[in-house]
Amino acid sequence: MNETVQQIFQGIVDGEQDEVAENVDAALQAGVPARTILAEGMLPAMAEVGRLFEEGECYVPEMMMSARAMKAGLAKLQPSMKQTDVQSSGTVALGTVRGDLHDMGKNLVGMMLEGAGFKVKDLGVDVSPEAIVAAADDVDVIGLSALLTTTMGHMKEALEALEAAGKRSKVKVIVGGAPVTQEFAQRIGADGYAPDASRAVALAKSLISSSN
Ligand code: B1M
Repeated sequence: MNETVQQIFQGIVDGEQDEVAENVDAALQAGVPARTILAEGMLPAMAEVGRLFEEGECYVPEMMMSARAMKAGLAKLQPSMKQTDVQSSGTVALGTVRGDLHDMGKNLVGMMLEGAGFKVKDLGVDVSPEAIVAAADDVDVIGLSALLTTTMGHMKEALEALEAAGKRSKVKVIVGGAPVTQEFAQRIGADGYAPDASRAVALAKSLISSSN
C-alpha cells in the first residue's frame, strides 16, 4: 500500500482529523486516484474501527473521532470524484432511516451520484417515513441507508408509507447499508439493493433508464 494511503488509514483509526485531511491532499497531489484512497485507505479504516468497537478495544467517543476524520478526508476527495463531462442523469433523494444516525455510507453514495451527474437531495439522518413520502413528489429515485440491524426494518415502514400515500409507483426505491442484503430488499419490496456506492450509481441509472 502507498505510504500516504497507509497514513490515511491510520489517521482515521486514530481519529486524527487534520492529519487525514492533509494526507488526502498529499496523496491526491502525488497522483493517487481518489478511488484508491477510498478503497485502500478510508473504507478499510472504518471497518477496522468497527472491529475495534466490536471487540471492546474502542468506544463511542473514539468511533466519533474516527467518523470526523473520515468526513474530513471525504470532503477533500469530493471535488476529484466529480466528472465534468456528464449530463444530468436524474434526481435522487437520499436518507438514513428513522432511528439511525450513521451517515457516511449515505454521503458517499450521494458524492458518487453527484459525480455521475445526478441531482441529489440529502434528507439527512433519522428520516421519518413521512419525510420520505414528502420527498417522493419530485425525485426519480429514493435511496435509503441503514447501518443498524435495529433500524433496517424502518425501510419497510417507509415503503408502506409510500404505498399508503399512493406514491409508491411514482418513484424507484433503492436500499443499502452494512446489514442490508439483496434478499432483504426483495422481501420488503424495494426496487433494488446495492452493496456499495458505485453499484448504487449503476443501479439508479439502470432503474431510471428502464422506466423511461
Ligand atoms: Co456505529 N455501529 N453505532 N457509529 N458504527 C456500526 C454500524 C456497528 C456495525 C459497529 C460494530 O459493532 N462493529 C454497530 C451496528 C451493529 C448492528 O446493528 N448489528 C454500531 C453500533 C452498535 C452503534 C451504536 C448503537 C453504538 C452505541 O451507541 N452503543 C450507535 C447507534 C447510533 C444511532 O445510529 N442511533 C452508533 C454510533 C456511531 C457513531 C455516531 C459513533 C459513528 C457514526 C458517525 C456517522 O456516521 N456520522 C459510528 C460508526 C462510525 C460506525 C462504524 C465504525 C463505521 C460506519 C461507517 O461510517 N462506515 C460501523 C462499523 C462498520 O460499519 N464496520 C458502526 C463507512 C461507510 C462508508 O460505510 O456506511 O457501510 P457504510 O456504507 C457502505 C455500504 O454499506 C454501502 O455503501 C457504502 C460503501 O460504498 N451503503 C449503501 C450504505 N448506504 C447505502 C445506501 C445505498 C447503497 C449502498 O443505496 C441507497
